[in-house]
Amino acid sequence: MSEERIESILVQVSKLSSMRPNCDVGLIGLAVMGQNLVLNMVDHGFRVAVFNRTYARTKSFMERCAVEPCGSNVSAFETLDSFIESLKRPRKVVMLVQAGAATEAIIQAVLPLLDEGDVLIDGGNALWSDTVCREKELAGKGIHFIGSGVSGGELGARFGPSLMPGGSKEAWALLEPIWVAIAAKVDSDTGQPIEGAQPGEPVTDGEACTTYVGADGAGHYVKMVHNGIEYVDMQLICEAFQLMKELLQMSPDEMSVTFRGWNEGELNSFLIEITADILQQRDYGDEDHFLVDRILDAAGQKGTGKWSSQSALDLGSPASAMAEAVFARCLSAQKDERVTASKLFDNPKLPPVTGEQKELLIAAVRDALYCSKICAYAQGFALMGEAAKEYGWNLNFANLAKIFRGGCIIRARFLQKITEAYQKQDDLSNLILDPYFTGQLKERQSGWRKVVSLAAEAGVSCPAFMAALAYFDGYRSATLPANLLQAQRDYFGAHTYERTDAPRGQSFHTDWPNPMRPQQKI
Ligand code: NBP
Repeated sequence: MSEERIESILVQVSKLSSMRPNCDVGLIGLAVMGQNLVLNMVDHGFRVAVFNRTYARTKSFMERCAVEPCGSNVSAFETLDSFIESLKRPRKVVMLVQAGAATEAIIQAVLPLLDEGDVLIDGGNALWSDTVCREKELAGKGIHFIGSGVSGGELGARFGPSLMPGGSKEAWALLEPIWVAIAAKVDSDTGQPIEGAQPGEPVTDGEACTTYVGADGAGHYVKMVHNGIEYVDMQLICEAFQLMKELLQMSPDEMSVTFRGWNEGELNSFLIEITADILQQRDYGDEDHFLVDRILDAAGQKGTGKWSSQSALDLGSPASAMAEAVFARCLSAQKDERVTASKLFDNPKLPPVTGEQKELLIAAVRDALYCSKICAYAQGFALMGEAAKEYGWNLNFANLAKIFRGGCIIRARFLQKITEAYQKQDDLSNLILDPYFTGQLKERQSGWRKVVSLAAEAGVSCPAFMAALAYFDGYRSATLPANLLQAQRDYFGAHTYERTDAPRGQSFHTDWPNPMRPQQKI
């Protein structure tokens, strides 16, 4: 379609639409996520108005719409005023722009154009505490504000993401029909994602991967922790890859077959599936080399893993595997220093592992991955539990696990087990205490320990496997050396300690340099 023709359609659509509000929902921000979410909404029968700061992007999106089924149900606007005027009341405006300054700029520009009862939805990765402030500020002006996590990347946005909305229940009631329609769907009996959506032919049956999460910033908080868990999930898979490469000298092809096999069992997940695909990919135009071997080992990050770990520190909720996953990315980025240091130290030499031993070690790596994953999720869900207490959110963990089963990056068969654990006991304090997970950890821990000790002996870095194991051992220990720690604190800082033979809460102090003096009860 020629540029002039698109221009004239845009002008006509704009004029027609400005006469009478006829759009069900508006979307601001036509980058990867915005474009795909619009087409998803259109597939589900919604008429969508779109606006983007840079009009050239709007025009190129309309070119895409021209070849998409139902693309004519999109109305594009060059000005915010006409965009807002095109929306049926109460208006629903979804923002999918960069978090931070861009989101704030859009809110300030849109706010004067909205009326009481309208709903503004931030689908970006905003910091949850910003969302708390925005919800409060906008509620004071009679405008509903929803901070909604949107997970699933480009394909998720197009064919069904996992959606985590937070805000008032009144606002959710207005957004719910759209969010339920466009969310990913899972089979209600098995919890397995229902795949196979095509442009113009959305999946409509099954359980929608969205639920009301909680008040103000709860949706964005849960999305942040989802991303923190995603960081660990990815890091654990990378550590399994590194161990098989270093300890077993397996080729990417061989590992691809192994991951594909794991994907048939309890480790079945989107991330394992794409890892199997990635590992078999040859470099374009050079079939003798694997692409993964030519990708620089320096990882990037956008901040949600860091925010989750910061929140874990703020709340005193141990999320060590998550923090290690963030630090592993930081360390990977120090490529030049690592290369320098690598020349100073030799790797310890271990005898090669072959034959039956190799098969046993691959199975042990699988068990280490599964056990570490259980601990990572235990840490993530415990963190959300602490946040719920601290910020007054009534989080339903069975429902959260349910909406992670499809659409999002961490979707996995394993989430059905988490759903069942919280359905059995909604106040479960830690997943490790659920009988299924206790059983799995008992059965598989020996392989996990073997892999971690072998990695230490061979000098292969696997920080998330190790952090998860240290957490597990700490969590299942009735006695930890914190008695000595409290004594040290009391020695140099008179910080006091509790005694094992006195009621909890009663504090004591010893004059350590003069141990013959009696202890003081504080
Ligand atoms: P980006 O995060 O790359 O944001 C690009 C959009 O932000 C464009 O529409 C751009 O407009 C707009 N924008 C910027 Br940048 N500064 C602006 C400003 N000052 N005023 C108005 N608009 C501004 O897009 P994305 O990758 O589609 O992600 C959108 C949101 O969804 C983000 O918050 C992201 O964190 C989140 N998210 C992304 C993914 C993913 O896989 N990409 C997954 C889940 C969530 P322009 O065209 O005029 O520059």
